[in-house]
Amino acid sequence: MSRTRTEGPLARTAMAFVLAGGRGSRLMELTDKRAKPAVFFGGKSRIIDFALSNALNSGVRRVAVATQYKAHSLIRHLQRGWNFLRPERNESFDILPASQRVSEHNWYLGTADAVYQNIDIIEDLAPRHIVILAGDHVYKMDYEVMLQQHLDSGAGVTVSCMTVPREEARGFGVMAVDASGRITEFLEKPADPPGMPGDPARSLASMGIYVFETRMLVAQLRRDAADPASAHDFGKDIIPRMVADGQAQAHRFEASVVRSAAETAPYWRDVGTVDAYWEANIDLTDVVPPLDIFDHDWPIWTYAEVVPPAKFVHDLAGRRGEAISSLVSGGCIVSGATARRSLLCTGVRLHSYARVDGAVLLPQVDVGRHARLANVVVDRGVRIPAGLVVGEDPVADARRFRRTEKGVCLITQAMLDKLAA
Ligand code: ADQ
Ligand code: ADP
Repeated sequence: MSRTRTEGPLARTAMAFVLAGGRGSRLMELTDKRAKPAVFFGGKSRIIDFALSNALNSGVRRVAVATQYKAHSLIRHLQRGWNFLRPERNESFDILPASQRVSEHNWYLGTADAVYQNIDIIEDLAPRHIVILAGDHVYKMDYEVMLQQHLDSGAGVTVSCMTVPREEARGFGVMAVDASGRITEFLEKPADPPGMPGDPARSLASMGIYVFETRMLVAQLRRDAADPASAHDFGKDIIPRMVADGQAQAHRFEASVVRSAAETAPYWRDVGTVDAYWEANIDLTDVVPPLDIFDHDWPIWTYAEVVPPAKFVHDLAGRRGEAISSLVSGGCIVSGATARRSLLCTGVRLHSYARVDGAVLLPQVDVGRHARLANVVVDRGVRIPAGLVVGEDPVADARRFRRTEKGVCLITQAMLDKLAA
């Protein structure tokens, strides 16, 4: 990790404002009951733990989380795991549900409105800088480096960015920068994303992470709120407006990404689809994974249930219970069954003769005897009936479950109940 600090730590006087209200509908049934930031990731964590851990590890001690869609599971998680920041120590942790605080609108209209409706709270806490974050990305980043760059450049806003293949850039804000890093053009989700000069196959994409001085942010939000044509969104309105004013600077993720010796390339994922979600989880089972969650210098904090250690037992017939290239969380029991290249969240049970391969099993999944599952994501608490086979017959899979383009099956209890009926 490289750090250059020109002034004392800025994170300590900054506030992280985490946007966690979006639905994330491309995760299909996984976000039927919970918002995307609350979806389980990596065995013990939820997606939002990455942004929150980054803030904490960077030195930020004031955090606010704006919630909206299906927020109960998310709020419960935040209350259990994250409310240790204490006002007595000049710290704060605020959960901010959309609640008609400013206008009579029930909901936050867009991401900028989610911040605008809480301006009074921000002004009360009076942080020097605000780091706006999305609650639904998986990465490790030191926001202090970005704060320092923001101060040094004198920009009105600093936008974190990274390069992505041009064909994937349609889902992002795409920017052009000059030699000094000033953003000269910003297109929100362009149909035909421009490539980079000298590298036409790649585009420079916004990661949806913004740093403002509080006064500047408040001024921009008030200006935006007064604009009847605005969608009140950072990507659609605030950032393009500030780019037009020549006030926006780009921050390269490479400068602030936190990497352990094991990580060979900067890692950032929007695990927004079932395929991307499955892949990012299964990536962790690689011998040398692209994302190191074992890094003691940058711990990913979470709320964890108190459970006994994972247990591997022979069944009565002497069949071994084993896991190969897999992550197995606490409270799991693997009894006479085999897990390969799989990720078992807390409290999963694998019963005799069961085999799972390329499986992401959310907490308390129970896999019955003789079941065979390959390339699946199984929702929390699902009881896989004895003998169920998934991943061997694409046509049957697509009929019974949510099967993705890449052949991953998402399995929920409702789908199984329908089969049984
Ligand atoms: P999107 O990813 O499409 O684009 P958006 O849907 O605006 O972003 O959501 C950003 C974050 O805000 C998400 O974490 C979401 O959960 C949350 N959110 C959405 N609506 C909200 C609301 N009304 N209240 C509270 N929270 C809300 C953005 C930028 C792009 C950039 C990508 C990077 O607009 O320019 O490239 O992020 O992923
Ligand atoms: P997660 O898996 O995200 O921790 P749960 O699976 O426990 O959360 O529940 C997700 C959400 O579904 C809850 O936050 C709650 O709003 C809703 N929910 C779950 N079970 C019930 C129930 N029995 N009755 C009503 N709502 C429920």
